[in-house]
Amino acid sequence: MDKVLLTTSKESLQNVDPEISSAITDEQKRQQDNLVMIASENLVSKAVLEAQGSILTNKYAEGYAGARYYGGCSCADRVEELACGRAKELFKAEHVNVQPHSGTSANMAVYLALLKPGDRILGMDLSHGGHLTHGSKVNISGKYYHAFSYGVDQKTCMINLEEVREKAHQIKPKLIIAGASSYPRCIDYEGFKDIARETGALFMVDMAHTAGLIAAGVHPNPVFSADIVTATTHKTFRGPRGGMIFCRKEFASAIDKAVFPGLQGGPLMHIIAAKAVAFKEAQLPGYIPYQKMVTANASVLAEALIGHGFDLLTGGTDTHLVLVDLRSKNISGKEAETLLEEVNITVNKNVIPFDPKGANDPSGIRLGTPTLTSRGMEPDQMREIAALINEALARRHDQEHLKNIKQRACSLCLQYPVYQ
Ligand code: DSN
Repeated sequence: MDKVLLTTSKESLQNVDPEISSAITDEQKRQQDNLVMIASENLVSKAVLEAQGSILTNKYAEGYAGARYYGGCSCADRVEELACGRAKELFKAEHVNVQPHSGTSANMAVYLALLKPGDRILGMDLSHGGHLTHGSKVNISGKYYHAFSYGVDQKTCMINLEEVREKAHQIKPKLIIAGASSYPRCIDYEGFKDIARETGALFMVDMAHTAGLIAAGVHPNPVFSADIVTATTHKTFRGPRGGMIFCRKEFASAIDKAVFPGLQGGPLMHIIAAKAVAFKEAQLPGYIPYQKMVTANASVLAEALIGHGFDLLTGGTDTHLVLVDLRSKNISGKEAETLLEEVNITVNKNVIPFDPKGANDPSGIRLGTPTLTSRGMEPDQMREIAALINEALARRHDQEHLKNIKQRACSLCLQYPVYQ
C-alpha cells in the first residue's frame, strides 16, 4: 500500500502540481507585462497576499467572534475583531459585517435581511452603468424581487435626481439602491437619501467601485447618508477579493443573521485576515496620496483621450474610471478590447448608455487607473498610454506600427514593475 499522503510534506507547488504552478507563473508574467486598465481590478500588497495565503484557510469559524459553532476559534476571533474594528474606524460606521465572500453575497444578504420576495426595488440600470446585482432580470435580484430601474439623462449621461425622484414616487419601492460599475461621476448620496425619505424607502449604497476613494476621503462617505452600505474590498480599496456590509446598529442583527446563517456557512478566515491587513494599510500615510493619484491619473487620461478626439461619456470623470464611446472611431468595444490586448493594454468592452449595440459587442470600452497607479504611474504615463491607445486604434491595420506600440507598452511595464 502507498504511504499516507501527509500535508507536512515540504513539496513545493511546482513539484506537486506543475500545471497550476505554471498557470500562476504565466499569470504573474501577464500582470507584469501588460498595462492593466480594468477599472475593477487592482494589485494587492505582499502583506495582503501573505495573509490571504495563510493557514487560516484551515479553520472553520461559523458564527461571529465570541459566539462560534466550533472550538478553537480564539485566533479567528482576534482576526475578525481586528478586521471589524479597523473597518468601522476607517468608514466611521456603527456596525460592519466582514464575512460576505463577494460584493454579490453582500448585496444578497442585504436583500435577504430587508426584503421579502416580490418586494419592489429601484436600482440603476445595468446598461446605463449599474451593477448586475441591483435588479437585472438575469440576476437573482431581478428574479426574486420586483425590480425597477433608473438610468442616466440622454443628453448629459449623468444621473438626473429629478427623474429618480419621479420614478421613486410612482413605484414606491421598499429599497432604493445607488452605486454603479461604469459611471464615471460622483453620486449625490444625500440627494438619494432625501428621495428615499420622501417615499418611505430604505436606502442602500453599493460603493464597490469607489470604496478606496471613500476610505481616503477623496469621495463623500455614503455611510453618513444610507441605511446600509455594501462594498467589495478588491477594487479601488486594494484588498483581497471579498465583500463587506456597513449599517447602523438598528440593522446590525438582521444583517448578521442574513449573512450567517441566512446565506453563507463558514467565513473565509484567511480572506478576513487579508481584509484586516488592507484596512490597516488604508490608514497608512501613503494611502490618501495613492487614492488622490488614482483620480488625478483618471482625469489626465480623460483629458488626453479627449485631446485625441475620443468621446467620453459625461465628458470626463470624477473617479478612477472613464467610459469611452467608440462610435466616432468606427470600431466596436469588442474589436478595441481585442486589438488593445495585442499591444499589451488590457481593457474591457462596455455598454454605453442607450447603446445601439448589444452587451456582447457594445459601443464602448471602460478604462481604469487603480492598477497602473499601484505600480507607481503618474500623469505623464497616462498621457503616453492615451497616445498608445489612440495610435493602436487609428493604425490598427499597420502591423509594423502595432509592434512598435506593443514595445512602448512593454517598456512602460518594465519601468514600473508589479512585484519587485
Ligand atoms: N463586475 C464588476 C465590475 O467589473 O465592475 C462589478 O462589480
